[in-house]
Amino acid sequence: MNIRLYVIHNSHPCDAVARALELKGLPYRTVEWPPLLHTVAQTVIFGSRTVPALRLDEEKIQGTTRIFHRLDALVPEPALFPAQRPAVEVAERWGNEEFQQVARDLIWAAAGHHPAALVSYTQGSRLPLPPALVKLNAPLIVAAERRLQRTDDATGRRRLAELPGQIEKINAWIEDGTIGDLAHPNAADLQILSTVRLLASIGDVAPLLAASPALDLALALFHGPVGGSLPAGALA
Ligand SMILES: N[C@@H](CCC(=O)N[C@@H](CS)C(=O)NCC(=O)O)C(=O)O
Repeated sequence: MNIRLYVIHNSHPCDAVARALELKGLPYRTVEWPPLLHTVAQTVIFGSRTVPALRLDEEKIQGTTRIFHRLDALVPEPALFPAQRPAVEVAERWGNEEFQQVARDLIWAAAGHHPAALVSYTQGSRLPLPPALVKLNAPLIVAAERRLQRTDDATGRRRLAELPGQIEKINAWIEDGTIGDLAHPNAADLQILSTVRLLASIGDVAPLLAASPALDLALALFHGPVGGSLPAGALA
């Protein structure tokens, strides 16, 4: 079977699906789009703007949750949605529908104050992106992303204030075993811990995560931190 994963670099849901494919032992090729342009390419190929998306031969699947379910149908073990564990489905849905966006809002709010930091997030990209060109275009990219994600300084500050409550929720799921068993990672682990890992690259957020077991779990599940960082102080 010919498997292609469509991504943008450092997208947390894309990292979650890449890790799911690894866990399933499925070899795949990655198609990396330039950020923002991906919305057009994805719409043409898959019908709506977002990554991740997957092609299994001619079959097209878009969106993390649908991809996780399709991978479970294709390769049942290890199960991303284990039978008789509705708590995993609840946590995964929250990770997809609520927590993912927290990272986007915070990244782009903070990047508004440090556009040149975008260069650091291109580490490991498959695209030939000259750092000087990224730096030159960074203010425009950041402004466009802030518009696309409808985020600004006020949203960033609100998201930062809400984060301790969300970290408590995640800690409780680790405590009750819904997530955090890295011998058997499930869809909620992938969904939530990929967001935690990206959040840890934001200087104003990292101290909030330092005391949570979620950060170590995220770094272990995804083989280390994301390449890239934003200085602290932007959201203070
Ligand atoms: N929650 C969905 C959405 C994914 C999503 O929003 N991906 C971002 C990149 S991290 C994107 O492609 N955004 C483009 C847009 O919002 O137009 C999923 O898990 O698949």
